[in-house]
Amino acid sequence: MIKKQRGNILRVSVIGLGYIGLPTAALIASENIKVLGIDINPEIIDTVTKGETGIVEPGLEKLVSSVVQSKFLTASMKLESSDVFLITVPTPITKDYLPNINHVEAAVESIAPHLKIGNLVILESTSPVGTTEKMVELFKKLRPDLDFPDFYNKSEIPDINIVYSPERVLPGNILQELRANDRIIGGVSNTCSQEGSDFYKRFVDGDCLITDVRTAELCKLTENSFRDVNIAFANELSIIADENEINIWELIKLANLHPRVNILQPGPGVGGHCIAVDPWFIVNSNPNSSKIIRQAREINDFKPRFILDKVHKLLNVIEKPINEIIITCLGLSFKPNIDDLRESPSLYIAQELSNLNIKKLNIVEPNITTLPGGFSRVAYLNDLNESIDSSDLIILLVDHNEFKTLNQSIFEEKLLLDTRGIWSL
Ligand code: SAJ
Repeated sequence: MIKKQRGNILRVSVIGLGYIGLPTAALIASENIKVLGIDINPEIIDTVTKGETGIVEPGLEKLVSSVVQSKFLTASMKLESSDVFLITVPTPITKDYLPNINHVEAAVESIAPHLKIGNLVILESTSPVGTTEKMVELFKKLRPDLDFPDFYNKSEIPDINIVYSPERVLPGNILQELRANDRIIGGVSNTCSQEGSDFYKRFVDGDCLITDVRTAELCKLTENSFRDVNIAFANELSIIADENEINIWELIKLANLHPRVNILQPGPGVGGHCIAVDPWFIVNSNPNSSKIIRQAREINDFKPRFILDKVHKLLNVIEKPINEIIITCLGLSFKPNIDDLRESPSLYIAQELSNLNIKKLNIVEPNITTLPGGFSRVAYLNDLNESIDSSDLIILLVDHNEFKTLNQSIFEEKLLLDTRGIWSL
């Protein structure tokens, strides 16, 4: 027996207005659905209320400005009652690589007083297997008056529908992928999945694929671990090639001509808040069975130190005292054409270089306007041409479009370390 009437969704609350929450909130609002964006950071609320974003993401500023103007998107630090609650908060790891789901628990605590029969609560944050069921347990404690779904009773029709549906969008292409990508819908019970699927179908053009909640959680971790393992293979190969004085970019290009080989690209390491983090959730929950996944993380984490070691060797061939040497780092973000510095191996490498007793460290990063903390006083955010002219050593860390299109003649006579292979073939 259905305990609630399914009606039109009138109001959606998105909790956490970061790199995923804000684009998602704006996209839903663009479907003329009233969206309330919630964040604990007052600066984010001010920015969004002005119709701005503070995030470099193609098309986002325009979309946010338009949905704020049409009043379909509003932002606040205070939650209100809603039909759907979408949780898009960070799920970081601790220094010991343990998952930290404090923000998810805090979101549950803030939603609980506002819950009404028929509500749908969706967790989108990448989470260890079992997190959504922990959410259910917390809701049960906070709202004993309501009936919540049970993983072991799939046919139950609860008062509150609870779903895990991981975000799978690529930074730099978020708005397009939010609509186009297939969506995994893991309901705690069958009606939860159906409600979740009906909700996403309002703005997703891809398929909404229904599964159980644990499979949905592990699927997200699997996707990012798969990519991490494949990048680790390329990074390990780059170290082997270096030891044999072989051009890794040519090697991969040739190997990839085999019809069943498709090796990814090595780089200075793996960054971002996803691929460098999520595999640890699997390692943490299944430590004895996740050998390749752990090893891949360790290889990718080692790569920045390998690059630093190469820099030290190059500094030794420059015929100048170390305190007269000028180095330029091209790029700081964790991948090309974005401003996101989270877990960026390039940022780590540049910060380490600023601790050397050199004359100057030029940083050329077209997507930011001020240097973040963690640099010594030898580091300056600088103009590209001036930096290259004055440098003894140039290190390409991020393959931004601005660098890819450079005329290589400007590097003549310069010592160059190309960690992304854009000028090395
Ligand atoms: N990288 C390499 N070599 C490569 C590809 C990537 O070194 O051949 C490095 C990048 O430079 C970067 C890191 O890996 O430092 C991650 O970049 P990415 O483009 O592979 O992935 P993200 O972190 O931007 O987004 C990933 C995506 N997951 C997969 O492709 C499986 C995205 O779909 C997810 O939604 C996102 O993680 C997330 O939020 O989880």
